[in-house]
Amino acid sequence: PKQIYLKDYAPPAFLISETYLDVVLDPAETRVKSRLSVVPNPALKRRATEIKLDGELLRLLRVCIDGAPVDEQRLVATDKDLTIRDVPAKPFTLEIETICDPAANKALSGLYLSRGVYCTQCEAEGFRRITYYLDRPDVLSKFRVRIEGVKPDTPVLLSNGNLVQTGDLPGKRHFAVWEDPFPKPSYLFALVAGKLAMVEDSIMTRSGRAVTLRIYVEPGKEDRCDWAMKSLKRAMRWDEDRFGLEYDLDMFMIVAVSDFNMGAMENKGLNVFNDALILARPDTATDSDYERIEGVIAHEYFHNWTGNRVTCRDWFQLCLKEGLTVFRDQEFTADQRSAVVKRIEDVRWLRSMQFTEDAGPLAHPVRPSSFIEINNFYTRTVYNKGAELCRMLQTVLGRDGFRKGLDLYFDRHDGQAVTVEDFVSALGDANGADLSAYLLWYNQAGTPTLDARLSYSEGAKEARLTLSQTFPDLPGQPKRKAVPIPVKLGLLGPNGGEIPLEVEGKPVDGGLVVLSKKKEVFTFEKVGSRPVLSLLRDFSAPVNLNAGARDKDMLTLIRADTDLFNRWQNAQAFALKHIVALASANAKGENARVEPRFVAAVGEVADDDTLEHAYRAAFLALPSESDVALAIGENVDPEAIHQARTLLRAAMGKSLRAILESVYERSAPAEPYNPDAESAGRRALRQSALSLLAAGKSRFGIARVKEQAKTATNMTESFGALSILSQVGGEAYDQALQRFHRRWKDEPLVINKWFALQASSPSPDTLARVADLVANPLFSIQNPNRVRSVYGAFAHGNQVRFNDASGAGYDLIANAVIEIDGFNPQMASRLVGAFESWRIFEPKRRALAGKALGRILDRKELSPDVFEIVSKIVG
Ligand code: DPP
Ligand code: ZN
Repeated sequence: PKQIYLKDYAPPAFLISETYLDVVLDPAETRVKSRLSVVPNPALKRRATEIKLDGELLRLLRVCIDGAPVDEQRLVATDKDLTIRDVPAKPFTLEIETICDPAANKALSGLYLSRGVYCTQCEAEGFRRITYYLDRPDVLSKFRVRIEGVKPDTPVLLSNGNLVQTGDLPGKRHFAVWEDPFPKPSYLFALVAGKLAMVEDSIMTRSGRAVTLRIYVEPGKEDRCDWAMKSLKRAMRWDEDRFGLEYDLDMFMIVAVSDFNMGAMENKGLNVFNDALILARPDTATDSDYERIEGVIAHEYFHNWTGNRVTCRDWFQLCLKEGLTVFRDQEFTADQRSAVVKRIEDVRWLRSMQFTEDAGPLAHPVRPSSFIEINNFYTRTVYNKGAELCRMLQTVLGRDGFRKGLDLYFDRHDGQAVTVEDFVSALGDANGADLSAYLLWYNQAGTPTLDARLSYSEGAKEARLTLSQTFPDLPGQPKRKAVPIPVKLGLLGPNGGEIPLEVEGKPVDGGLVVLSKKKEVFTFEKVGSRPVLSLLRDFSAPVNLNAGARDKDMLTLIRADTDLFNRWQNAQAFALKHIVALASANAKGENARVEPRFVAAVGEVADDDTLEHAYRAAFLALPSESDVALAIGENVDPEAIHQARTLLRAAMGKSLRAILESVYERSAPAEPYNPDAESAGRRALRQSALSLLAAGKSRFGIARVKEQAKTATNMTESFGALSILSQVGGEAYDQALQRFHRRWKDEPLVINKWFALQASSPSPDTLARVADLVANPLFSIQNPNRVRSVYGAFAHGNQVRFNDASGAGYDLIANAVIEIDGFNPQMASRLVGAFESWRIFEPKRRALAGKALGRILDRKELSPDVFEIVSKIVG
């Protein structure tokens, strides 16, 4: 397979001003006639004499230029493209007729069938499986699309933009014509056809235009669209208020499908969603489902400006739309819910998932410089570190400055395909600032470590803060330069009060200093006594913090920091250090002691009714087993980590029993079920309390869990109880599992949870259970949601059993990867990524994982997707 390099970017030789598609649907033989208005790119001096179009898995029937058939000698077709020789030197009309086979398409890229519904997924390079085209994001075209099908099978016919014509045809057939007035790259094309029910609403934009909103779902599921629709309306309003961005078509449509590789797709005016991210009813969806639906609906909607109106010049710039759009959806959720809790959730996820990626063999810059398969770069780094970079720029410019910058970005680039440099320049120019040093963040892989040392001079009443940065060694990454690191901080006085920050006689704005070199000293004046340093508030930069803080100071911060985020951050850091120590004692067969001061401090927070429930719930959640593994970094024994973490949880459950029981009793949400943040926070706190109580073997706790598993009327509490029972095990668990299965066996989205819970259990019988699960008639290896809920949950969410000492976990996943790669390379390559941390484990496991990986790499028929990931992982 071939590497593609950013430095080789060249503008297209031709543009396509208009695209007309005539699609005649048929399960095995869909006929696509295209008529393209091709224009030599006026920006280029040299005229090309041939045009090369992308195309895969197409049967070519006919090519005409300006109405005349092109004879065979002028055509060169490979399995990837079609070259047409001797094309006119002036604009011409190119007509191409091809056949594709949606029913055979199990890769779910291009046009395929999902439970009888035709749908498309074109990002990144799926359009070339529908027709020959210049399938690259810098070719923007106006689309007009005619869809024809058998009316009883496909009563609904949808594409982007506005519906301009419909009609019946002989033989129970009919057609619809859609026209999208906004030029777009092919990856934003969408077509959907099938038997779909629809829920409709409308919204008035702030300039007074009425927009029709439609959600299409499988008939019978109409009662599960309320939340998605409400979320959409809130997102539309929010984008107007916060960023002045208004919707631009008369209709916005969303379709939910059950077979989908990603979460959702932002096609212009016609988003296609994984149904797991649309459908919600209190009895079938949990609070987290509701929150995710709200966030992803917003994310895809926000793409209409950040991605669609202004798009990417090439796929190396993917973070330009994804990082920025994730940042926007994070800000939206922060406004809808609790800002600090949202920040905690995002930082927890970033540190655990993105930092792992950034520290391992798959590390790459937010803007990569090369790839084999772009689908492998829809990563935690591009998305979530990309979002952190936008956040950092907002921290430096301030909210208003950032908004001014975005305004200028849209003024300059609406309708264009641009680069990260264009984005950073617009932000800088609008604020008279030079932000070019921040480009380093986009171009260098790896998480920097920020070291901080504070010294205090009693005589001078000065606190000197020395900040310095280093990059970790990463194989294959060039030497990295120092990056600008915005550091939000505070100094706490002896009574926990905030000391005003002053440097060289001037107050420090917003408590923000920027480390712009490898090392710098900041001297804070008029500090009356030795302060406690509260560092990296709000996680103002995506770095590993090494503050070398004393336990005593960390406990002070956990109890008394005025910054809520940093109370949590210090509690996590403390817990992490503590579990690492417990695991190490455990591995050496030494007696490990739980730190009572830490447990007490956490108990105080849990008990504090002046704090939000969701915040207290977040506080009770310890770092995950993989977080601990990452912190240890080498010779990791996952069993020791699992035991250490279990020990700490049990100790917390025991010593905090009275507090947790009382918190449980007094946090009940109002009935009936309401998915709002306040009620969800109450349920989350009760769940955390019950879970710790069960870990501490509290009779009260276990009785409540059993009862809740039987009587809960919403999925949050019902599934919450089932997950706690899975830790307890025994007959009660097995019975509850069976009850759950009986009740929900006809609801695939609920059964996904049932699958995932069993696959992520640390219990030694999980390997056998997973073998049963994939043999269950409700499982289908061709459905991505099912694969994620069994294999994905096991490989990504069950550190101790995936890394089982027998090597059986590795073999299970290697076999699944090989099988799935035969029909869906994107899904296979996601799954094999679970091996990314294999080198940090102890030698026996390392050897077994290496063998499993070698077995994959030995296959002759590997997709480029899996080849790229595995060859990097093996290194
Ligand atoms: N649909 C995916 C997302 O929005 C890819 N663009 O992130
Ligand atoms: Zn996105």
